Amino acid sequence: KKYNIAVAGATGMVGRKFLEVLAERDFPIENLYLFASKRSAGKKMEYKGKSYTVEELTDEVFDRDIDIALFSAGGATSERFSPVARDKGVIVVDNSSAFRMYPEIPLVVPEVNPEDVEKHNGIIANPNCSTIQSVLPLKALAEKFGIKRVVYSTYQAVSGSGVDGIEDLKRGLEGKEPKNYPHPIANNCLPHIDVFLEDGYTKEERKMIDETRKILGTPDMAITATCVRVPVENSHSISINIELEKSFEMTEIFEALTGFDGIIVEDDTSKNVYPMPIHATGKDEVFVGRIRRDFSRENSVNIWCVADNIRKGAATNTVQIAELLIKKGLI
Ligand code: 2RA
Repeated sequence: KKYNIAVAGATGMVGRKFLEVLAERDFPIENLYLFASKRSAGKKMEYKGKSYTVEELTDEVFDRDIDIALFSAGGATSERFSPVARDKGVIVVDNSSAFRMYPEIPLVVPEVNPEDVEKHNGIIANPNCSTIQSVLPLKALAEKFGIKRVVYSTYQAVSGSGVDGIEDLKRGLEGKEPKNYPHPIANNCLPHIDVFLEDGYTKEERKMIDETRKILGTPDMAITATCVRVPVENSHSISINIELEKSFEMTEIFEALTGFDGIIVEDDTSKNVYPMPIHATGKDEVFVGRIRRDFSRENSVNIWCVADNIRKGAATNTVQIAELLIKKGLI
């Protein structure tokens, strides 16, 4: 069977990656429709050697026979159009943060909580990139040892801010002032991703905390986060300190991580082998290394995980959710 697929936000960084990943994975597409803002309508894009004209996203486009709509067009556009699409029988997989914390809307990483996709009511949310890459190793350890507490420290690439972030890194390297970040990002770190909240955390840190609890089904898990923008073009790196419920041998930790679908363990300090953004970019796996006991706290470990934030962190995970819908006969 083949499906009619719509891509909303087709001309953006993630939108373009959707097309790349759909083609790579040979997703069964009957008809493909590309939508974007009025400003982008009329642009031509290629998919599998065929040219497509981007159309303006309107309510009416969902009157067509569309099975699945992949959204990566920002929160406001998702809030405005996802319910319209859903009400017309389209299943929406939304990469924005608009619906992630609605109790009735599944927030899904296929390797971690695939069963949650079954309770969808027409909208499924794709988690934040930094959350997606973190919950694979966390799930691998939670299954066997239970998790008591998580401390996230992130080193996030500028591509997380889209073309604006890449532009500011480039401008910084040329000695020019930033246009989008509040301070220069070149040769600098900004402990400021998204906006600051009343409690001193940023929205990015709040997302990681809330989304991790929802995906792992552990609403009371002790968890905190510090999210930092670093002068790296692509792929996020995250240091995760994890306090487990049970005691363990380090060999068990390695086995749990190595055996988890979607994780590649890269860890051999004798050969300076550890995950790095320059190696993760272009791939869909989550790379885990620097796996070591935290001697300062009982039953605790430190790990380092790196993943391509535009692929596994956004486009690939979204496409994998669409594949899961087909596999489970939900479409
Ligand atoms: C960032 N995770 O890195 C956020 C949104 N993509 O900016």
